[in-house]
Amino acid sequence: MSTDGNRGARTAPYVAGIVAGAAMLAVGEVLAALLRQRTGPVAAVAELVRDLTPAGLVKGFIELVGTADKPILVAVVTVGALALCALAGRWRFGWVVLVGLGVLASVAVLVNPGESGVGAAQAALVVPPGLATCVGVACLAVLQDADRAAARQERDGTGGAGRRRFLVIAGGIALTSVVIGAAGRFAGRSRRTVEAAREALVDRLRATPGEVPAGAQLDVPGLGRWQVPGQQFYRIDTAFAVPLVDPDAWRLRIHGMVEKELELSLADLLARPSTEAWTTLCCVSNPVGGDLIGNAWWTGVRIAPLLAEAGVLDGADAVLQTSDDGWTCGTPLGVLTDDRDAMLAYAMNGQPLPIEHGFPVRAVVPGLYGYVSATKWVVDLEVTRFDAFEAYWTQRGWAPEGPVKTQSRVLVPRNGADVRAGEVDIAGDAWAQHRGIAKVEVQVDGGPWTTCELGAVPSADTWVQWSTRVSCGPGDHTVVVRATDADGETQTSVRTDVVPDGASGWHEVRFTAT
Ligand SMILES: Nc1nc2c(c(=O)[nH]1)N[C@H]1C(S)=C(S)[C@@H](COP(=O)(O)O)O[C@H]1N2
Ligand SMILES: [Mo]
Repeated sequence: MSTDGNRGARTAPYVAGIVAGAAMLAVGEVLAALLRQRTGPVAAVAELVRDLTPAGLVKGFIELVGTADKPILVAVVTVGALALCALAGRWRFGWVVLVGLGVLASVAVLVNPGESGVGAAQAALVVPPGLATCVGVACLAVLQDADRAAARQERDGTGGAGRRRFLVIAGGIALTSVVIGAAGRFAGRSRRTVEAAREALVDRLRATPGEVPAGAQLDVPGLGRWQVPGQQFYRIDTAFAVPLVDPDAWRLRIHGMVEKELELSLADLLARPSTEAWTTLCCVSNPVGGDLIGNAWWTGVRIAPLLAEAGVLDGADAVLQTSDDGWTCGTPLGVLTDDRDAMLAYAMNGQPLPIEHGFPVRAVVPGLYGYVSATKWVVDLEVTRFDAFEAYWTQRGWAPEGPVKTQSRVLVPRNGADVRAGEVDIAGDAWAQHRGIAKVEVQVDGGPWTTCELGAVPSADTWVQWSTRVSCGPGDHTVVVRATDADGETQTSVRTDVVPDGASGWHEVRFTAT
């Protein structure tokens, strides 16, 4: 038996682990790139590591290495993962280590602030780490098996064929991983190209960042921000791979029941008078107390003058909007032609729209749920009639029209929280976009309704923060909230499901005072 063979036998388990780990990393990265996710699993873990590291340490590290901080972190995470995989190769149950890494990566992509979302978008996030783990575990099993067979032959002195077979398999997987990794870099480039085009637009948009109106933000810890940053804004869409739209090639067609069709480029849009407004967007699938809602400062071009220019024909009552990825929604013509700030937005909080939120242009219509109004990556507006089409969600059982229902939530205290007995802060928000909130009341432990203080808001199109203080003795308590809109309509206590036209009912929170 040659010493070579012995050395091969001793290092082979580590090689098996490293090669399986490399395959896992490569597959995760290429899938994330193909699904056009903002970051691959490795970068997501690197961001998680950074976020969990004490701020002072991060600052010191950045001062030390400057802009190389991200590549260094990514390299550290990669090497760390491969080192763990190398050790895993030695262990019979080494696949457990790979699964652990896969779970860590899944958690990292799910908590990634730029990748918020539910349903399809959220599920898509764990596809790369999930499939990558499967591939890694399979590769590890094959390699460990081949190594064991080779070791058996070496023990029996029956030649080196088994060892050669192990090396061929390991070499094959390693090579394939390199090719896949390179393909991942290539596939990721289209996202980076659009991201760069987006950056280049920052100065051309002349969008102001939006200054939170005095008194809108109430000073109650845990209440959350009245203006939600783009990275924290809820995300809902059906796009597994986020549409990547080149802003220079983008065109919007306005056609259908009009006197003359319009086709607009982004430059055309930017040359028009701009409008800026605070508008709260919310999702029809938001359950009572849910968080599929956000408020931002939008900059864009009002839709009403565009439709006037196109010349809407008699008999039209709807606009069928279509996005770059083919998603559709039907919006009542009236809300696009009245005096509200229904706009084609190109900036959110003063920045070009984040890719996930519709870059380069989306619709924002105060007063309607997103599924009937807020088309991201919008490319087509067809003036038509409701009886002539069925849009994406209408085909799936949701109501053709979706005006926002008056809603309110308790955000402080959180459900299940422990608070100090005595004077307890109760706070939250309420919304009835385009009607406005006139009153918010809370009821503690079934007692009388107390009217809350309301934050100041710039228009009827945003949510309103509210707060009050109630005295609570030791023990369990329940607080219920209800809002009344500016038309004098108090939100109904009748609980309904989100399908077909949005949840109704009062939000209730239980907490314990000690
Ligand atoms: N192209 C496209 N636009 C879309 C959707 C979609 O699936 N595709 N979803 C809509 C829904 S249901 C909502 S609630 C809002 C959410 O917008 P946001 O992701 O920016 O918060 O976008 C709307 N615009
Ligand atoms: Mo939605």
